[in-house]
Parts: sequence; C-alpha cells; structure tokens
Amino acid sequence: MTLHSIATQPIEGQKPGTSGLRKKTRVFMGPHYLENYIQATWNGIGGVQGKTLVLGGDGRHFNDRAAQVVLRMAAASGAAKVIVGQNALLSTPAASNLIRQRNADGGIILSASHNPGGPDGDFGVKYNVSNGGPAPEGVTERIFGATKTLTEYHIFDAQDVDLGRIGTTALDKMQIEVVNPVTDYQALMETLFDFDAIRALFAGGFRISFDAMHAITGPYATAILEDTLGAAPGSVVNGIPLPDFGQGHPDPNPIWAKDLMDTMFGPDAPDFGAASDGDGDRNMIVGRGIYVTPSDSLAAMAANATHVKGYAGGLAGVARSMPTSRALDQVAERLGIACYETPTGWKFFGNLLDAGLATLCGEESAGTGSDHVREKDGLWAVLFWLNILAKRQVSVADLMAEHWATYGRNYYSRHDYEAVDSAAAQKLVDDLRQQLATLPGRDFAGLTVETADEFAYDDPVDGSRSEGQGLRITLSGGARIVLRLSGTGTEGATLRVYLERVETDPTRMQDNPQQALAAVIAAADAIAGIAERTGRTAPDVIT
Ligand code: VG1
Ligand code: CO
Repeated sequence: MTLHSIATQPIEGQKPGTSGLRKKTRVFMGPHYLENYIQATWNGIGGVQGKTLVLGGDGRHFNDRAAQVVLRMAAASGAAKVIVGQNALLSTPAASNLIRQRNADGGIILSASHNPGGPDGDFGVKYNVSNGGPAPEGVTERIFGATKTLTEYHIFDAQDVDLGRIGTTALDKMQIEVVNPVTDYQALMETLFDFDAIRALFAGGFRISFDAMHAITGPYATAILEDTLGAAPGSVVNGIPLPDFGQGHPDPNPIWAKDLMDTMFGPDAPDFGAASDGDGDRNMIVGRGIYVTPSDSLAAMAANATHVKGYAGGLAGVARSMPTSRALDQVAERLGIACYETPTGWKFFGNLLDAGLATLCGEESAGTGSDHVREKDGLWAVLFWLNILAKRQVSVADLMAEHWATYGRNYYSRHDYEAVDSAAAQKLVDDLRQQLATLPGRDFAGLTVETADEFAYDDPVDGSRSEGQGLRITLSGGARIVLRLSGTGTEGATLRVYLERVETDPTRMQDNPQQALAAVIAAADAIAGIAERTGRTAPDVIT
C-alpha cells in the first residue's frame, strides 16, 4: 500500500448547491473529478487528521467505487476512523443519526437524492457536519473556495476494502467499522413512535403500500414496516435498491410515483400510501383517494403531534422553508408557538433545531423532519402519520377534512420549468427583481399585489445573513407567488414557481388545486412573463 500525492488542477464548477455537489454521473467518473472534490472538502473543513467520519450513500451507480475512493483519501489524510454502512449504503437520515450517535466529526453521503441515477443519470456528494446536518453555507463556501486553489490530492493505492462484511478492519492506520445501515436508525424510531399502537393498527387489517422506488429506503421500510410492525408482506413495493433505481425517477410526487397514485385512487385501495426518494429523506403521503400535499402534511403533523409518543409533550416551535405553504403558520398560531421561515434547503433548519427553537420542520418538496436528526426523514414522516392514525382511528381523508375545516385550506402547487436556457431563466428572475418595487397596488388576473420582495434570511441563532433566496409576491385573498431557480439540477436552469391561495369558506372547498389556483397561475404568468420568456406553454412538472 503506497501513499500518493497526485498533482491536479482546479476543476471549474465544483460549487455545492442546495444540497451538496450534483453533476452527471459521467462527470463525476471523469479524471480527478471526485478526488478533487473530496480533497477540497478535507481542505475546506480544516483537514480530517484524527477525525471520525461517517460514510454511506443511496446505492446509485458509482456509489460503490466512490466509497472506496473516499476511504483511501480519508486514510491518506490521517482520519482516525470511518463508520460505513454495509456495502456503502446509508439513507441520508440514517447517516445523520449515525454522526450524532457516534459523536463523529462529520460525514460524506454519496447521493444526488431525488435526481435519477445510472451512468447517464446524476451523482452527488454531500458533506454533513458534526451535528448531523448538511454543511451550513459558511462551510460549503470554504469547500468551494478550496476547489479553486487545489494543486494536489492525497490517496492510498490499496485493494478495495470489503464493505460487505459487518465488523472492523483497517486501511493503514485508519479504522473502518462496517455497520448494518438499518439497526441504529430503527432503534431511534422505536424511541419516537408507539410501535405497539401501529402494530395493533396493522393487526386490525389496516393496509399500506409503501413505494421505495428502488431506492435506499427499501431495506429500512421492509425491516420496520413489514418485519417489525407486521404490515402484510408485499406492503413495501420496489424495495430492492438498484443502481439506476429501475430506470425510474426517485422523486416521490404524484408524477414520478404515479403507480402508487393509481393504487391509492383505484378500486380496493389500501388505507395508506407513501413513497420516499433516492436517499430516503423525502416522503409522500397519500390516503385512500386523497393526495396530501407536503405542505398540508407538515401542518397536519404539527396539529396532531401530541398524539405521537415522542412528541406528546408538545412542540417548542416549528419551521418551514419560505416557499412552503403557510398552512403550518395557522397551526402554530393556534398552538401559540413560533413558526420560523427559512430559505430552501435543510441546512437552514440546523441552528433552530440545535437551539431548541423548533421541533418540527418541513419543505414543500416533500421533506419533513424533526429534532431527532438534522436531516429531513422520509420513513420517520410515514411512522409519524401511522402513529397519529393508530391513535386517532380516523382515515387520512377525514383527518384532512377536519384539518381544513379548522384551519382553512391552503391550495398549493409548484410548477417546474426544467432544463430552461440558463441565461433566459436568469434574465426572467433579474427582470422581475427590478420590477418588484413597482408591483404593489397593481392588478393581475383580477388579483391585487399587496407586497413584493426578495427573501433574505437572518439566522436568529448565529446572526448570519443569506440573501437572494427567492422572489415572493403576496396578493389579495391570501394568495402568494414565489419564484426561484433550483440549486439541485444538472442541466440548464430549473425555474420553480410556487403558487398558493387560502380558502376559509367550507362551502367553497374543491378538489382540484389547479382550478382553485387558476387566477394565481394566470397572475404569475402576467407578472413574470413565464410562457414568453421560457418558450414553454406549460410546466414540465406540476406537483
Ligand atoms: C430541492 C428542493 C428543496 C430540497 C432540496 C434537496 O432544491 O426544492 O426543498 O431541500 O431539493 O432535497 P432546489 O434548489 O432544487 O429547489 V434532496 O431530497 O434532493 O437532498
Ligand atoms: Co433526498
């Protein structure tokens, strides 16, 4: 085994986005690409000498090769120990948990999350810090800075480490502990949820369909839902993780999890349906004949939290990303607790959770989580819902009807325009930014603009400021439009348009959010000129 210091040059564009660095898999597999980024990560965090790291990934193509590189580079830079999920697999929330449980200094998660995988798909690397959460902006900026000045990286030339066998081995002086990816995570879930109540629910004939989308949650869901809680065999579908996710798009929404939607809206539908994403941090909740938007799910979870074992004492506060609907705010107001509004991306929740200011957090993109880890957590959200349903003995549809009758209904939809010409998308946002001050008081599609600004976040814990976090426009009748560019895409730009309107009159509730939001959708186009500037007549994905 030899230690090599390899001369290299900075590679352009290694800038971490909303959640780590994401590129086409072939780009990551190119010469020095991964090695440069890993060395820049070590350099950006002040080295890994003597440190303990956690390592795992969502099993996508190149996960196994990349894990070996990370191990050889951690050993070359003097790390004391790496705790690795068996076969280099760990869901993102399980990695977060391991970092916390083992007091590790940080962790590497090999994943491009909800982006498709495979040789022609996407790959990614996330770095999490010692609280278990995604690296905050200050850290990602230092990593990006290090990518721009890199001259060499250090790596051992060694045989592959056998990551299939649980137990402890070594690479030079570095200890490697291979662990079962599910064990610690399941133990945590057992402390948070009333497993007996959920077991009784299943024993009483309650049926569930959990679509793991051939991604990382399969083994977790099978172990917990079927083997431990007694859900009928076959409740977990697409439960075997595959390097290309079975050619699917592991993003749990009604478009990409269409099979689950068909099951839940079809004849003899199960009582409850759910899905999770590539790395297991997102969740989608569906009842028999009813899709629950992530924003509504977050609000309903907050409203019913005291029915859940680990949250019976109530919530200290709640938080949502800015584009997430304001349904949560209604619940917080009734509960008399604070509701924080943060920029998109889980890294902004970390300080609130660490400081005990928020217990529950969520994003409209199907991410929900709590202070149990420092990531969003897909299976956790499913167990949270099951615990509520087991205790309250109501259907998903009845629970949501009751929720809307109590708090009003925030109709919500996100329209994504994908792979748009980057310059055109940037110009759309820039021009709208220039126009913001002139909008209040003007009418668009029958709605009057009340306020218009660009969101900036002042972190109440460390005082840091994050600017340029999305354009938001509020309109008459509790309507709101938010526009921002995605920070996770790998092709051109993705324009996200978030649309919301509140209905408090129970006689006017309707099932089709696109209809309920028709005026808001028209106003968004009139204000931003979306169709004209993107050259698209309709969004690529509507969730
Ligand atoms: C998207 C979502 C955001 C989420 C992020 C990472 O970011 O909108 O809410 O936190 O993905 O999720 P963007 O910048 O593309 O809008 V995951 O599950 O892909 O790590
Ligand atoms: Co994810």
